[in-house]
Amino acid sequence: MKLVVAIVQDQDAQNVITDLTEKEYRVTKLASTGGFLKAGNTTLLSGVDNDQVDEVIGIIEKNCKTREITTSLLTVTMPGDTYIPYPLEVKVGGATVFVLDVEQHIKI
Ligand code: 2BA
Repeated sequence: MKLVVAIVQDQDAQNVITDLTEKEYRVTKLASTGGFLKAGNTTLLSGVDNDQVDEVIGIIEKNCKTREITTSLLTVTMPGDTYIPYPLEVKVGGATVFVLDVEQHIKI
């Protein structure tokens, strides 16, 4: 068994969940925050059989778009401690996916 961990954009999460549940995959949605942009994203957990991993990744791929986000996250320090917002274009997504081996799966 494998655990698919997918970090997706909030806008794409519901479509991924809908398609996964329609195909009878189990999925858990976690609210998460990216370390770089400090903006909300969604982490999905799905425990699946080894031979289902490719289909799950395909569903994620189909629903997750790459977007360009302009942020003023970075600042330039000027003499006299003045901070000036520095616009930065960042490409986010489609999705970041990790596939982990599951040692045990227990349902009680
Ligand atoms: P964030 O950390 O907020 O990153 C958002 C986007 O900013 C990233 O998109 C990437 O394009 C850019 N970025 C991130 N760190 C950067 C850096 N040190 N310098 C320059 N640009 C940087 P994605 O790569 O699509 O990642 C989207 C979200 O997926 C990330 O949000 C983070 O929450 C998660 N993520 C991505 N790679 C990860 C990893 N190796 N481990 C854990 N989480 C990861």
